Amino acid sequence: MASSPVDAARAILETNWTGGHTVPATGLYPHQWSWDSAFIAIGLRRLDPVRARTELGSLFAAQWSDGRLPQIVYDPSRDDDYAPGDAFWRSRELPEAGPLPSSGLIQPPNHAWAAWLVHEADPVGSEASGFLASAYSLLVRWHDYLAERRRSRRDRRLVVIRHPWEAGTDNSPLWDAALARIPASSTSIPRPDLDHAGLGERPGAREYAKYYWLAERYRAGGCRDGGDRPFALACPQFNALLAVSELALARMAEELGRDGSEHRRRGREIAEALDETLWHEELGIFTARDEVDDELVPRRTVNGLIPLLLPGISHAERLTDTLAGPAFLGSCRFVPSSDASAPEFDPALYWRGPAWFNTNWMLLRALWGAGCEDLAERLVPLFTEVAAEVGFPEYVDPRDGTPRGTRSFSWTAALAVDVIM
Ligand code: 2M8
Repeated sequence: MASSPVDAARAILETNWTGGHTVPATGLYPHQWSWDSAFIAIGLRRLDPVRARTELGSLFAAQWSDGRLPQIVYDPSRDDDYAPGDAFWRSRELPEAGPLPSSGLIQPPNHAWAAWLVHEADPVGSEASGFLASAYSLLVRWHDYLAERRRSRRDRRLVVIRHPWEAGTDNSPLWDAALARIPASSTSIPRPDLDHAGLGERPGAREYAKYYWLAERYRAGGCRDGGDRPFALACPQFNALLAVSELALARMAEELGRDGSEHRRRGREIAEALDETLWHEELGIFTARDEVDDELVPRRTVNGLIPLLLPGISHAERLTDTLAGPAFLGSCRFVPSSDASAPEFDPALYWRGPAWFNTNWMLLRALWGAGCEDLAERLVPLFTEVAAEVGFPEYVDPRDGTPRGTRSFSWTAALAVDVIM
């Protein structure tokens, strides 16, 4: 008898589990990634709350003394299998680095949101194990790092990313113009990733040369955050997740008998800043603002839809129309990562068109929360049917669900479990 989608997803999460954390996929991604672990924990909480807490706890154990949660926590036994690896970052030589080998960059702050959901799934176990209290104080330090060290110079309520990898949407068209100003690294760049995914489904050599130049430059400055910032953009998805996570911190604080009002105030402030600084009236969507030229990036991408997660966000109706319109669901079965009506749209190429499970999951929750049942119902089959049918891929062609990228991808499996259960 064929196994159910939940059993199939569970089997993937078992295979990708190392004993302390879940790799995004064996082969392509052999280490622990920051925002992946948060999405994975959200799914794991349905199957095994203890393991969901362990997943987050193993990431938290890599926190730097400045509060940052690193983009990647390396498994040193797999250092040749992914680039850039531990040997590139040499994080242990940096005074502020955490106790585990890690990247100096960061990823979107979905962790407090995940920690709250994991707590809610098993409040008794969470309190008894001390998870809630320790996660709360550590996550406050993570948010303080963002607020203090990554503050936007244009709008102090927002934070900036310093590398496309920090967005989580590495080769999104949002970063094209900023990357055009960045020189190429002259280092020879290993590409073990190309052994595991098609050439037309991963960023090209030109992008990688710029990704490396930026990473080398950040590393040369000891991964400190002062000084010049050749690449600095306020991303609407990154900031919306920070606001969602502030609201989660408020609930964690209150559950611990503390005052959550400061977190709520910060969450509201970020939402206001999204409206005042990142809304593109003509395109009807939030977008990134480039701090180097102080311009809004004129591109419609899924990043600009994620603020729909925030209750009471301004322009919600217009944003929902944009989601339903020709750039997104008006021409695709699932929400593409980038405007399907734009010339740069590529349905197979990574963050330039394919539908991703994490962004579709966030929008599904946002639409449910806003009472937009009709649009939400259109996304459900991605999780309840398509994911299992096509082997839980990293992403799919947004028009017909053809699988792309690597297969047996952990957050795809975890978020399918979340929707089905
Ligand atoms: C992808 O990014 C990594 C670099 O962080 C890569 O391409 O090698 C992105 O999809 C990112 O969002 C994700 O966290 C990571 C691991 O799944 O892969």
